[in-house]
Amino acid sequence: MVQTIQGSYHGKGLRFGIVLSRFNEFVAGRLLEGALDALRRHEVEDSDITVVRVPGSWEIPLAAKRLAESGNHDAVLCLGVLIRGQTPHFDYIAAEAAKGVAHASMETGVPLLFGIVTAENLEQAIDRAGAKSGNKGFDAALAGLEMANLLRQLPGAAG
Ligand code: RBF
Repeated sequence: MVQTIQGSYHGKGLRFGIVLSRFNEFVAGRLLEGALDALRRHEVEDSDITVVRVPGSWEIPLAAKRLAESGNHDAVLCLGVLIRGQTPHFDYIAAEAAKGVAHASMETGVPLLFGIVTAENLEQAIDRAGAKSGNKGFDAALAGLEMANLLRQLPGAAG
């Protein structure tokens, strides 16, 4: 008999941190709305959600690491919008944000979810923030719910 372990989407009693980049706020705000919608629909209380705003995606990993280290969050959602058309810095910022979030998650043992949209242009970014291609904030929140519940079932879980 194969034993399968997987996380549910139950949100009651779970505590979430959200780190939101202010850059491209028009689109990033839609990611936040999507994430809050997903958390609330799964019975996460507003009082169990902390939103931290940072200037840009570059700053997301450090703030997310601090939240994770606090021990006050079952998962931390990292939300931001990077648009290639706007900046030759795109590749540097995207690579460091991705590495930083992954590294902080492994270091702290807290699920840090990658909800940073990397788009070729504004239209594609909007598509990924609630238009054509769903809402990546909503998706990150669902992954956060699943990972928070999964980690409670895996060996060596912190709490
Ligand atoms: N931050 C983002 O989250 N998305 C961007 O598309 C973005 N473009 C940038 C373009 C340039 C030329 C620079 C210098 C910064 C950009 N940033 C962007 C901000 C970056 O993440 C960070 O906040 C600043 O570089 C300050 O450390």
